[in-house]
Amino acid sequence: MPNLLMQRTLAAAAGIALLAIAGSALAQQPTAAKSAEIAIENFKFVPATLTVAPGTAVTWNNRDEEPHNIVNVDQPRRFRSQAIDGGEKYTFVFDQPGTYKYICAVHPHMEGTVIVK
Ligand SMILES: [Cu+2]
Repeated sequence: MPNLLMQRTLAAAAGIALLAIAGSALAQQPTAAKSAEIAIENFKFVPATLTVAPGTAVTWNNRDEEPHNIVNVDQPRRFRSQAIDGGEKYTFVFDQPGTYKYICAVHPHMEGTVIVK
């Protein structure tokens, strides 16, 4: 019985220690990395327009079975992915404020916009 109690005590202490570590990490990094996701579903980007803060890592998650890609249509071009197979992802970090329009070059009717501000 004392062993079980000891294990529980240790587990609780470990949990508190982890919380303390996580708390101090947050305190030291007020601008922790931000992330957002855009799904590719039924030949559409969802949401079609996404607004994020500068520094956000945006990940496109292809839920279709078809390959798609992500091609920024602005000049100069800021990002262009390889073909993303079904079930795969592509991530781009948006550091600069602006409005970024993109398409899937395989299916150019697929359009999306990322607004960074
Ligand atoms: Cu496509």
